Amino acid sequence: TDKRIEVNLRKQLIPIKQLEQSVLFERDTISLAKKLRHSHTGIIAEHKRRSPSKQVINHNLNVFDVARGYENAEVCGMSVLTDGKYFGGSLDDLLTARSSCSLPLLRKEFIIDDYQILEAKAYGADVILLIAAILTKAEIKQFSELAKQLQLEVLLEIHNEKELHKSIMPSIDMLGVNNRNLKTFEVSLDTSKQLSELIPSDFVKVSESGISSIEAIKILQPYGYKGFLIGENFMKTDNPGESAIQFIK
Ligand code: IGP
Repeated sequence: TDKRIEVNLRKQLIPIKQLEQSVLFERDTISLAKKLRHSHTGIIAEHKRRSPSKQVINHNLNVFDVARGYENAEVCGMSVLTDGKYFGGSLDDLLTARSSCSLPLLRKEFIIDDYQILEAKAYGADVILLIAAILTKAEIKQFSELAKQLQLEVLLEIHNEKELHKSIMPSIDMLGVNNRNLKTFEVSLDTSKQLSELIPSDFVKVSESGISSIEAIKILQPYGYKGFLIGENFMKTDNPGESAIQFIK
């Protein structure tokens, strides 16, 4: 509840009723999981200005151009960091992305409250991220079931076997293995390799972080991965969309 109070104090909250009456709340969402299953490259391209491991990635671009660029590159989906404190993002970024492209959008956030899921829907997301490391099994169940009710898909992020075991449930659509160790910030594709065989095949497998070449994707596909979440590699350039095109070529 401490975490919850902090979220509620951080900003003036829009009343739930008002979120539910917003235009986007009625919108039919787009399935990211379906796109990933049918793609050869499976790229989810991220908008990220900075991160705890790298203070400046890119502060010069606007979300509108980035979203247009990613759509033009024909990636499968876009991830938008909405966390302000560590990543310099906002819900406005999500809204801007929604108005700039028709890609499935992932709200990239530390979700610890139902309210943030309603917000995700009202600001145009198609998918939410749930991070096993900061949630109990009961919370994962509660949040993922609420997401399903709102027609949002769920990407559940894990780092190890223990987190995987508490996260396997029917309300999860995609399982993301984060290659970045949250304590040391070191990245290793070995994390994706090692956990792959433990993930049941009915989940779409996504490998997250530290992917900087098409070769990395080629290495991970035989392990069953269909999705690849890429941020810094595109965002550190002047034209992330163009970088995505070159990356796929
Ligand atoms: C992207 P990278 O190394 O390509 O920039 O990583 C994405 O995986 C990373 O931003 C991320 C993340 C998260 C950020 C993965 N899980 C959870 C914030 C919270």
